[in-house]
Amino acid sequence: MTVMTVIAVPAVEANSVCPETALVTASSYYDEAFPQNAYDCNLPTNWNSGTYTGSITAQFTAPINFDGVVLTANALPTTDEDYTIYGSNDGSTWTPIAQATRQVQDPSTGFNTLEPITFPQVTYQYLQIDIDGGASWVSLNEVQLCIGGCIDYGLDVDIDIKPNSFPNSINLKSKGNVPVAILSSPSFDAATVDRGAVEFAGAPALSIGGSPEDVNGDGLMDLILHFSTQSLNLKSGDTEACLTGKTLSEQEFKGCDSVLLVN
Ligand SMILES: [Ca+2]
Ligand SMILES: [Ca+2]
Ligand SMILES: [Ca+2]
Repeated sequence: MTVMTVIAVPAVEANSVCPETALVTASSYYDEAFPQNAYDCNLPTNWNSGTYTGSITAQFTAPINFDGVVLTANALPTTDEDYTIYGSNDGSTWTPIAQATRQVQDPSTGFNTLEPITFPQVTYQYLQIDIDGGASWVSLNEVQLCIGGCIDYGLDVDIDIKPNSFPNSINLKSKGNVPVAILSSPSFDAATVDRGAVEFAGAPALSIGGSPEDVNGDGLMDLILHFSTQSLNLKSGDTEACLTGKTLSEQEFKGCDSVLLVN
């Protein structure tokens, strides 16, 4: 028996879901990178076509109304890939839905969830994605659908849960607080964060702390916010927690870090 660690797709898009599939097929696949790996709601598993172009087709258990597709992909080397998406209700007559090009990063950058491909709402039971992988073999970790709008958190920022401590152990029964540092970078100034708009694992920031501090010694001032442990929407088995927010100029951002939940 294989025990798999499931890393659910983070809620990069507030309304994205993993669709339930009856059958997933592909033009080809490499080794054990099976087509259904792109529809198992588990980031580490992927479909790889073993070729520079590929096509993956999913039959959902029922027709779905959706208005966007969110892909998590990887490429070696980093390359621009072209996606063409088709829908069908009988698995033989296909209607083009959307076309997009996205830059896909190499796996050293972690899981690479692409900017959503959005379109007016459609209803289909079958989804086909044709991919031209450019300089790389086609590899998809996960396909998600947006239902009721893709909400893009735009900018990725670095956060450090429990600054300068690792692993980031959290005891959900604790009545204390969890500090989370939002790290500045040359392109992001943590001082511009709208503290009232920040949520960490679904919890708002407490009104304590928040003075600027250089947590990682890179010379840029960071922001440490605190969150009530008991307000966190985390459950046993979660290995990652994310912080979302916006700046005072309304730029949305998001960052994730690992957690180790302990009793
Ligand atoms: Ca997967
Ligand atoms: Ca840490
Ligand atoms: Ca810093």
